[in-house]
Amino acid sequence: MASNLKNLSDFGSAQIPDGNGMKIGVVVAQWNEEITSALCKGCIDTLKKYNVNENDIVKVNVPGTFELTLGAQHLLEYTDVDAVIVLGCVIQGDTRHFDFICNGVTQGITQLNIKYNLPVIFGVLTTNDLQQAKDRSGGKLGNKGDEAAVTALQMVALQNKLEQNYTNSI
Ligand code: DLZ
Repeated sequence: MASNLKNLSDFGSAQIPDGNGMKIGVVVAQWNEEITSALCKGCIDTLKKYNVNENDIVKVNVPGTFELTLGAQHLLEYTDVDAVIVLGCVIQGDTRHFDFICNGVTQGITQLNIKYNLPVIFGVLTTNDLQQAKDRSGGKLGNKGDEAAVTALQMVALQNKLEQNYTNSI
């Protein structure tokens, strides 16, 4: 579904897992900082709303969206987080830079999910203009940071459940 048909902060009747005890990394790109700081606020407020302890949120900044992959890898490698959320905003410009950054980060994050067998959640806005980004970072279409936070909780809960069931069955 196109994100202009869905409010990114509306989770309908979905059961959102309790985040108590979960440890979550958040990597924030500093390009388009006005947007990414709003994504970050939404994300962290939502994690706390679902009982993730403030001390269990590890936040780091990286220069731009292209660096999100390595920032996430550092958290996976050097900390004991259960999931990482990457937050960035790439806005289409006059050159093909947009395509290279978007392709690089989507492929990088996909590979990290597989390499570490842990959720790395893609909270990156890829928009045609600044207004579309504002609409999706706390504006009329909600906040992608909220959505990324809830996705992290759901994926950690899924992993915990499957690991537990498997452990109990052997
Ligand atoms: C260079 C660049 C450009 C043109 N646009 C964006 C953008 O819209 N959003 C973003 O997060 N980063 C941008 N960057 C920076 C790159 O992500 C990266 O930081 C640099 O190319 C250095 O590797």
